[in-house]
Amino acid sequence: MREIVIGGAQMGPIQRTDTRAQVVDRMLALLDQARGACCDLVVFPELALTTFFPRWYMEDPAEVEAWFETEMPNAATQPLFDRARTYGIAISFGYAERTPDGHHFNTSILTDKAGEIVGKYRKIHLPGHSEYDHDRAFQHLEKRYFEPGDLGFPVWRNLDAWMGMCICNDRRWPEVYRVMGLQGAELIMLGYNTPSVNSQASAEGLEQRLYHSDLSMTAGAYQNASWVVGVAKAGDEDGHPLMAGSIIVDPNGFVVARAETEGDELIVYPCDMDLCAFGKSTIFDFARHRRTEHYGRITAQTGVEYPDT
Ligand code: CDT
Repeated sequence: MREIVIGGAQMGPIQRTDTRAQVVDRMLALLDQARGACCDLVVFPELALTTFFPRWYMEDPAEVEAWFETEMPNAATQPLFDRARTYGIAISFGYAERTPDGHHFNTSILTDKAGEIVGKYRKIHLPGHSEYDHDRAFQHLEKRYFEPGDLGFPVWRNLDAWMGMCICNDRRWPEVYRVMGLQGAELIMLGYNTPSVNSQASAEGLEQRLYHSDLSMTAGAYQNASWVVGVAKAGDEDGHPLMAGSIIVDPNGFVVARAETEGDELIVYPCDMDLCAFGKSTIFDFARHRRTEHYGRITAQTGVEYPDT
């Protein structure tokens, strides 16, 4: 048995005027709870340090840059790294990253129990649009503020397990889980900021949006015999509701822990990494059963191409 007690640290809303220091205080309170629950690893959401700023259309570069972190850890987040190290808890959280040479990414990092960063992922599937869209009820400007990630989908050995990360919209793409599954991933962590309302189809409803989130993560877990932990930033951010629904999914695709609120809330489950072995060595033994000679389209083609008639 290789048990990792995992905490999914769902966060309630962060308003546009909230400071990094205020947010980190909330993250520290969740970390304190996680210590009480004997967690080994705590997963925080996408863009955990600020409001979901890509909903705001901005033209002033200085205004945009203010949402980005130029180093990690930095003064605002050092207390988080320090406390995680003191507690011996590994952490993962998302933030907006500006590199020294001026590139912008939607990033998440993973630490070991000593508070050292052992993994970095930069979001690859950027949803939304890059210019103001008058046809939407509200904006989703990730394509404006971020570049697609350039690090692929790596997997790291941490806490005696193979771990990978993705971010929010990535969770809806089966290729994401498979690329990590092909590297032996036993745990896939992700954070998300998902509006409760579809800006282009307001009738869709929260129930359907939560279902699609669950469906994506449970399928990814089952089809790769991997644990999946999905953690929301939720609640009303300056009049814009984000859905909750944070879950921990076992390698059979079952939800074993689920958030009940739209606020700061820790969900916890003792995840045995050895539970991945059965699926990985039987129905999803990739080496025995995959037929890559028929998968060429997956990488050769992006959009739909109908056969010639
Ligand atoms: N943050 C993020 O990726 N959110 C998307 C919503 C996109 S709607 C244009 C998601 O897939 O949850």
